[in-house]
Amino acid sequence: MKITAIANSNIALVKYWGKRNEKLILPQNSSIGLTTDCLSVKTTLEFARKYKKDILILDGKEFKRGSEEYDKYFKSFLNKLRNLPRSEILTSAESRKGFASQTSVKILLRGLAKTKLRAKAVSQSGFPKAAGLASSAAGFAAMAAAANSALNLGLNAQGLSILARQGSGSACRSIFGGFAEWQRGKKRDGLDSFARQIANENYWPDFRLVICLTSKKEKKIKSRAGMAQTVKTSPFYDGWLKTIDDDLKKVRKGIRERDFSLVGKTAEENCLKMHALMLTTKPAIIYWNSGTIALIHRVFEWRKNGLECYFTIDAGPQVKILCLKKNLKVLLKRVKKIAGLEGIIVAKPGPGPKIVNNHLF
Ligand code: 2P0
Repeated sequence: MKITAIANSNIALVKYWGKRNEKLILPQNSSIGLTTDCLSVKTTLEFARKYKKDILILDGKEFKRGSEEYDKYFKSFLNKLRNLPRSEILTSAESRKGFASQTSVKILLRGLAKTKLRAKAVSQSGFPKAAGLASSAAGFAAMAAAANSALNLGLNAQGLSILARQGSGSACRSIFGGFAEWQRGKKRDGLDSFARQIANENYWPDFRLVICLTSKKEKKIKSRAGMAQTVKTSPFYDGWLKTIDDDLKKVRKGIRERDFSLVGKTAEENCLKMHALMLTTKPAIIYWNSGTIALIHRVFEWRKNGLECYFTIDAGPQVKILCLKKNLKVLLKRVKKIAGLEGIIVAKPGPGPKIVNNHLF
């Protein structure tokens, strides 16, 4: 069956930067993301006999064997779905009932689908890829949601989050609208490493992210390779892990109490700590450009002069400024005056993935 899903990127307020298990994509620490109402990816997925190989088309370009996108992301995700040992195949009675979440979650780890069929996936995003806008989060949230329907997997949100995580870690947070925490989990098999919603997209409608694009170029170091190098070489990594629980506690509390100052201040500090890890990785990872640094200074200055705003920056040069709706107009006026920006996107809390009817092929 051909299924199309739309999912939105999420921007982390407490960051994920480092894995403890690269194959299962299990993180070193828990993280919290805000799913946006824009930065969407739409994906149409079809499993069918007519496909002799898996086909991946992203934003009009076909990615083939030998490319990282195809081998390390797409194919690896499909294989996790498909490599189900015969003994694990569900009986039709079970699948008719729509299997219990625990069963589906267990089966997920060994590969899920009752099919050997090849797939075609066509995906379209309305924003620059691999530029620190969490395109893989939206992409794999959409892919997981489409696969769930296309293969009739019957996964609930938790199962879907575990599935999306195995495509790209941050994707597990995009399965939920609003604010979601990806719990690190403790189990070696990853069954307890999934996201949970803290507050849905309607809980704090005044929350805004002003995303300032300082460069639309694809980054040179992908997050996956960068974070692995950081875990191996940054002397600050233990310090990062020691302070994470406190950041998580503050951001959780800030969201629940709609305390913008607490969320903003903690998110900004957490972002700077993550970039300190990147800077101290060997060889150093520096995602910032001169526009990024200029914006950091402007945010400090605006805040000092009474306009409450904070920044966060991911694995790329874009600066995402956090503010409340009441300050948006003034902030935008100032941001628009900055020379050299390649784009400005205003985001607010948005929903989780949706299945839609208009297919891309
Ligand atoms: C985050 N980032 O928490 C952090 C902040 C980038 C900086 O999650 O290897 O694309 O596919 O699990 O999810 C980017 O990492 O990496 C990311 P994989 P992913 O949003």
